[in-house]
Amino acid sequence: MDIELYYTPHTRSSRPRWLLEELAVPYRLQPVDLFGGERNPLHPLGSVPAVSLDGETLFESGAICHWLADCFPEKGLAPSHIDPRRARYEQWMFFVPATLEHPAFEVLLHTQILPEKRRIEAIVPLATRGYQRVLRMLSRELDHDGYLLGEQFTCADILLGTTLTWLPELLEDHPLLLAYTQRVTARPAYRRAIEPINETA
Ligand SMILES: N[C@@H](CCC(=O)N[C@@H](CS)C(=O)NCC(=O)O)C(=O)O
Repeated sequence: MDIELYYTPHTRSSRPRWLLEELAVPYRLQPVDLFGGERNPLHPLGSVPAVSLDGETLFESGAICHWLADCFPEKGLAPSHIDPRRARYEQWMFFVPATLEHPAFEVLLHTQILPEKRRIEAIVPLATRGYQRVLRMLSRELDHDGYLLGEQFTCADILLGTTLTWLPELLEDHPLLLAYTQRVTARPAYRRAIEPINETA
């Protein structure tokens, strides 16, 4: 499969890049200078990431990861549809973008991303409380040395691991999540995925 990832560092593009490194399949990176004002020509909203897969465009970081993990079943990053763990895998693949990400991104938007004059201070404590509530639940789920599905690292850990890196200061009260984040981001594929583009090209 010919895979081209339209990519900006320090964005949700890290999710498919990390997955592609875990899959160890050939791919090309197409840099998009989002922070310099460039738009992603492959994405109808100009956002990143998007991929071209044999010439077909796919966007939404979760969908890209979900699809690619299934395209390479032999790599073991997604349980097969007849595996009893598949339902829980789907749960976590949707949970991250649908439930975890929203409050975390609200905090980021109103503390770091938006220009200061557009930030709304009152949103931050509310979103922080919402995020902490989800983190407490995740801490109970990850009360072990493994991954979301137990011993097997899967694509769901890529979605979760990347999201947990967004607000490291909010993990301080969650040692199990801190340990989990350190465990998954110590993986060689993650380390490769955060290298500057020209070093992997
Ligand atoms: N739900 C989308 C969100 C895409 C998104 O908003 N990406 C950000 C970077 S993390 C972006 O491109 N923001 C600039 C913009 O949309 O104009 C996904 O997960 O792919």
